[in-house]
Order: sequence, then structure tokens, then C-alpha cells
Amino acid sequence: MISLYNKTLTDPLLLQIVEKVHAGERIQSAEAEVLFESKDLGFVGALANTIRERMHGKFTFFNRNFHIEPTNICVYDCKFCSYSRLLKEKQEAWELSEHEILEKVRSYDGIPVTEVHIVGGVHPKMGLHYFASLIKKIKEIRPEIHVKAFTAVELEYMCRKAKLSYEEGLRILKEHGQDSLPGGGAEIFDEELRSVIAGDKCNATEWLQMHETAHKLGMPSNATMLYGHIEKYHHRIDHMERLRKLQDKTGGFNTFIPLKFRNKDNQMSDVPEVSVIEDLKNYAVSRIYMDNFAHLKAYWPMIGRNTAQLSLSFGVDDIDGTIDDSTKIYSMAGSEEQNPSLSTSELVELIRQAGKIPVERDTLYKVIRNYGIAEETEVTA
Ligand code: V47
Ligand code: SF4
Repeated sequence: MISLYNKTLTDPLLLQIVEKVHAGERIQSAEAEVLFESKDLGFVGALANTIRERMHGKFTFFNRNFHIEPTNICVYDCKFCSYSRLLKEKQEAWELSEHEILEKVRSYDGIPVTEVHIVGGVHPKMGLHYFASLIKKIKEIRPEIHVKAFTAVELEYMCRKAKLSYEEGLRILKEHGQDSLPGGGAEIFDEELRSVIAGDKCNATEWLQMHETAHKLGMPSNATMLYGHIEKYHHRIDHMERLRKLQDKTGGFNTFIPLKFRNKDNQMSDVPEVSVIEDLKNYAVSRIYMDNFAHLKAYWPMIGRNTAQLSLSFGVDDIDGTIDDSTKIYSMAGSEEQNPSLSTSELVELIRQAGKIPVERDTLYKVIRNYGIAEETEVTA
């Protein structure tokens, strides 16, 4: 019997997990299942925090970014999506012109953003060559900005339509200035569940192949997991296992981003959202299981700023960026953040209130500024 984290441990499996975490060893799927089933959130959170502090101390990363969502018209019909519209649903659909997109980029002249995140619906007519030329023009306006663009779902469709292999397609986008891939479109990899909630879009193997190809070409990426809908714990673990394996092979993922299913105005509105307890436990188990991912992100426009603050004690070390009210995906799905925008000083304050040290990073986690603990450090908005 040993006493740890104010808890007397008698269960040999829990003891084994604690010993592994302390030795920096990897836990296996059955052990992750035990943690997910645990009713002791404080214990699981403390274990995750041990790892978080070993990797990053109290540092908490954020960036200055904005999103461009070129369109919400989508050829697919994912059951959880509140955002997409079919081509015929003109009234609620938008399609930004190239001019509007470039004007948006110009509107950040003189503002020290480091990243533009471009994702949207899978539009039948906006193809790979259109987007390659768009990225080139964005880079002409703002050469130093990091372009993180297109989920594997968008990329798979673009490559297929252009009759290009993933490698050929990604190479063209890279040559035109795309730097990395965001983590969207992963949803849940289990084939049976995926066919129910996101039946017609790229499958798990294709999603993983697209990221593997990107990594091979020197384009890093992120990975997401949509949780809290009809999946069971073993589906989450299977999803993380497939990502962990690919990361062992390529090392190309920067960040793992669990995305909580939000149920407003979509075809799964009858599925209740999970509790904040479940959110925190999911972050904690993710941190413990995904030992080869350097960073774990709580995306505040989706989870809300309050839970994002709490998550920093449950394994999370990154809360994404200033966003500047430039994404609609989560507000349309019912997030408490209806106009997501935080100034740098608000983000810094949010992180400090949680007892952590704010660090502005670029997309690749190069430190731009360490704000320290002290409140007297002047912060420019
Ligand atoms: O793939 C859509 C998710 C994703 C809902 O890489 C929903 O840094 C919950 O991937 N409830 C797109 N989630 C967003 C995304 C992302 C966001 C922030 C940062 C990064 C990054 C990537 O949004 C989709 C889907 O999984 N999504 N609808 C919904 N109702
Ligand atoms: Fe289209 Fe993405 Fe929505 Fe699925 S989640 S319908 S691919 S915009």
C-alpha cells in the first residue's frame, strides 16, 4: 500500500500506472481504460499534471492568430456539423471571393499575428490550384506569416479532384507557401462509428496517410479527436493509439487537440453534451496516454475560457490563440463563446489566473515572449 496524491493506493493496476508515469514510461490501452473509468478526477488530473510539469513546468503557450473560413459550402454531410451548407442552401451559405480573403489578410497590416489558420467546408469548385495560388498571394502580402491550412478531409478531396497523389498535391501547396496542416477532420477513427457520423468523407486510413505524407515532406501538423458523442472509451483509446503509432514513425505532429462535441443545430442535437468533469478527465488521460506528443491543446473557442483555464491543471499546456472572432464553427454549434476573440492581455491574464506562466509561441512552438508570473510586466494588446 502506498500513499500518493493524497490517495491510498491498493489497486495493483493503479499502482502500476503511477509507477509508469513516474518512470516516464508509456501506458497501454487497458491502463488508459482504467483511468477513463476512474471516478477520482483529482487523482487522474494530478497524474496528468505530473507529466505536464515535467514537460513544460508552469509554462502555458498561446499564439496570435486569425482564421479564414473561405466557405461553409460542403459536399459532405457530417451529422455533428452545425456549420456546413449544401450548395443549394444559398441563404445561409457564404463564399468569400479571393479579393475578400486578401483584404482580410491586409486588415492585419501592422498587427503582430504570426499565424493564419485556413479551413472551411469542402467546396466542389474551390480546387487545389485555386488554393495554391491564393496562398501564394497571401504570402506576397505577408511573407513571414505561417499558413496552417486545410484539414486532411479538404486535402483528400482537392487531390482526388485534381487527379494528384497526396504527395503531388501537398508538394504544390508547399511550394506555394503552405507551411503546415491543422488537425481537423480526424473525428473518430473507428470505421463503424465514422460511417455513422461522417460517412462519406475521407476515412481514417486516408486521414493518417495524408498526415504521414505531409510529415515526409517536412510539413508538420496537428491531430484532433471529436469526443463526447456516441463513442465509448475504447473508441477514444483506439483513436489515440493510431495517432501515437504514426507519431512514433514520423514525429511530425505538434499538438493533440481533443474537441468536445457541441450539439446545437445539427443532426445529433438529441445527443447530450458531456459534463465538464468528462472534459477534464479526457484532457488528463490524453496527456498521460499521448506520451510522444509534446503539446496538448484546449481550444478555448470550443471549450469556453473557463474550462480552458481549469484544463491547465489537467495536462493541457496550450490554449491556442487570439482568434479575433474569425471562426464560426463552434459558435454555430452552441459554444458559450459566441464571438471568440481575446486580446493578448486577456489571454495572458487568463493564464496567470490559473497560476501558470503565459508564453507567446509561434505555430512551431518557438518562444516569442515569456510573460513571466509578475503582473507588472507590461502587455500590449
Ligand atoms: O474537423 C465540427 C470539429 C473541426 C463540431 O489544428 C465540431 O490547431 C465539436 O480542426 N462539435 C475543425 N466539434 C476545427 C479544427 C481545429 C480547431 C482549432 C485548432 C486546430 C489546430 C484545428 O471542428 C472538425 C470537427 O472535428 N467540429 N463541428 C461540433 N458540432
Ligand atoms: Fe463538411 Fe467539415 Fe462540416 Fe463535415 S465537418 S460537413 S467535412 S464542413
